[in-house]
Amino acid sequence: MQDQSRFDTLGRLEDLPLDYREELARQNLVPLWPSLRAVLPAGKPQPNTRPIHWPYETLRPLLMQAGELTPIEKAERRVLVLANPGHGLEKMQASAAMYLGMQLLLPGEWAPAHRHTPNAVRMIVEGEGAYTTVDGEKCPMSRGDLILTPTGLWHEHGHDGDGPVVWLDVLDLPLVYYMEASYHIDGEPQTVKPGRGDRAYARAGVVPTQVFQRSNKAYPMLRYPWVEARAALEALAADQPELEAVQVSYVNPETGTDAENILGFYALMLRPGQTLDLPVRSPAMVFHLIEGGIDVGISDNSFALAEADTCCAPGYTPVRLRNRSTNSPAFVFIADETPLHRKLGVFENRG
Ligand code: 1HN
Repeated sequence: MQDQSRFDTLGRLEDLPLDYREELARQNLVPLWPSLRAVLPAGKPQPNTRPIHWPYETLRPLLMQAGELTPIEKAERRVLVLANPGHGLEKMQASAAMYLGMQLLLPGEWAPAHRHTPNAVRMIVEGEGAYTTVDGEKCPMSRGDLILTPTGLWHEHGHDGDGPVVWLDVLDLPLVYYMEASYHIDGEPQTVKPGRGDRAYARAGVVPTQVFQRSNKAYPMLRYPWVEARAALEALAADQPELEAVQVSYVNPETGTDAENILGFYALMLRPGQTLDLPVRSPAMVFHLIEGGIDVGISDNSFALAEADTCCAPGYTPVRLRNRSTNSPAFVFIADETPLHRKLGVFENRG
């Protein structure tokens, strides 16, 4: 009780004489005590990140309209940003560290080469025939594929197919921008080099070796085909009927560590009719439904996700996933801030 009363007795800014406050400001000084509880809330953080659902059905027509309104030359990247109103739409954040955008590339279009400090991944949502060239490696895009464009690597997108191609971009831009470390460099079209990481590393357990010399590339695998991730989930589910969370992590196949430095990426299968309560952890999470239909409960909110829908959950919040179908599995792509929290030493799992 004594502790509790301590929390209510801190002085307010208004308690200070005006001339004193003005003199503090003139000297670029700020009293801590009126803001102490705001920067260090009791017990758990008070996130700006709100639970938000972006249905693809209503987003898609607006993205296609952007295709008519804005030629690729005027956009460079034709993207509608999935912005969390809790942060203010203009901040273009889904959470503290995650940026999400739906990008459209039309047949024959080309999004020119550049490289930048924020890390990106793309989760392919719709269409065939587009590709992204990352560090000289031409990566074809198909539904559910995950393609990395890690910090500093050249990347450009092209499209030789017939229909629109859409993908979900996930970047750590809000964090890198906050760090005042965000910038880009424009480049020339890349020359495609022979060899593909997704083929070289397609058979887990064996990795390319140059006369006993393992690859020293920081990012040996750039494309993670959905057919492989899906097959791994199906096999896990079939082999281990007792396994509660049928989940795989996207990792660097040389080191086994997270595929990128700041954000983590995972694929989850929900068995027919399965409900899965996720542990309450410090990092915020993003869910994108690849296949099926699920309900996502985030504290008091419940979102009915259809295929290609995306939603986000703040950290320190209970999340419940439920497969609405009792006949078919559901497949979810998850992005979160776990690598960042672990590296900074602020990761928590409250069970
Ligand atoms: C970017 O480079 C891409 O290369 C997409 O496709 C979205 C959002 C912010 C900053 C850079 C891309 C981006 C981006």
